[in-house]
Amino acid sequence: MGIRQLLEKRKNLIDRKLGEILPKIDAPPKRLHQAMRYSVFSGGKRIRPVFVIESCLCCGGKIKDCLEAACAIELVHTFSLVHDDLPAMDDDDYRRGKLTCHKKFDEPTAILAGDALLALAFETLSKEKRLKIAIELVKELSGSIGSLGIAGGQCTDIEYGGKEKNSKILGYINTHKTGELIKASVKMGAIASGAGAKKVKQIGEFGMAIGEAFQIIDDILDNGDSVATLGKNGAVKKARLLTKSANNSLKGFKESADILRKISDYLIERKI
Ligand code: GRG
Repeated sequence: MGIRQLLEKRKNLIDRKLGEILPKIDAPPKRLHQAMRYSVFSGGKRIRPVFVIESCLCCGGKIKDCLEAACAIELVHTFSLVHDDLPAMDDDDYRRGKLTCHKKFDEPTAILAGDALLALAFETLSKEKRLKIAIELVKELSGSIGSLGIAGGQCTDIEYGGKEKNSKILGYINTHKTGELIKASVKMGAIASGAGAKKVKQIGEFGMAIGEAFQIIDDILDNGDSVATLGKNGAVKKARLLTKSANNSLKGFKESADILRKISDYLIERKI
């Protein structure tokens, strides 16, 4: 199976599970549940949950071991996008070619939809019956989204909005705003497989490097901050170096990490 077909197959599985996890669209309060479903099913690529699944398989686990963790990551990702689009943040009217949540509904509903998606992510993780693994998953996810993770990256991004950023600040923003959740995705896949600390750490190094590359590629497509700081060629070069370094972190996994390597190569080639 080619990598595109694999991504499509995984996306279908994740979408089915997300459909089961989210409250029904006609459950009261309807408007809130409509907004949550609207935001989750508006065309996301599901890269992060795919990373959870492939990392779990790479470490010898099964899809059933990590499907809930994979969905929890996507719920957090959707929450972050709904809040990122709000007038107080990026103030965007469209995402993925569709009206943003606050434009389709209204601002209070979008704030609450984001809040409820975040809560649902942790409720979903709490379904894990292996208690030690459940605690590790919660630790990983909460650590990646707090003030030392995504929230910190977003705060710094806002602080420097419109100002020139040197490569150190840019690196901080890219690793925190985006790298942290991708790192958490692969680490959570490994944790759900029952892998030991060494493997979880190694795969986390892959996740952070590929996560930073992912943000740079996003900026190349959108003419964003990485291009402003590094120039187009510099940004392409940096994304390629990070992808190489990410794949190097997988050396110890030998051929069991082939799919992860193929996904990272696909992401860079597809987007640049
Ligand atoms: C504490 C989690 C948390 C959020 C609050 C609003 C906020 C702080 C953070 C926003 C961070 C942000 C918008 C990062 C951008 C990450 C990024 C590259 C998004 C695009 O990812 P894709 O291409 O999106 O995977 P799709 O559309 O495929 O889902």
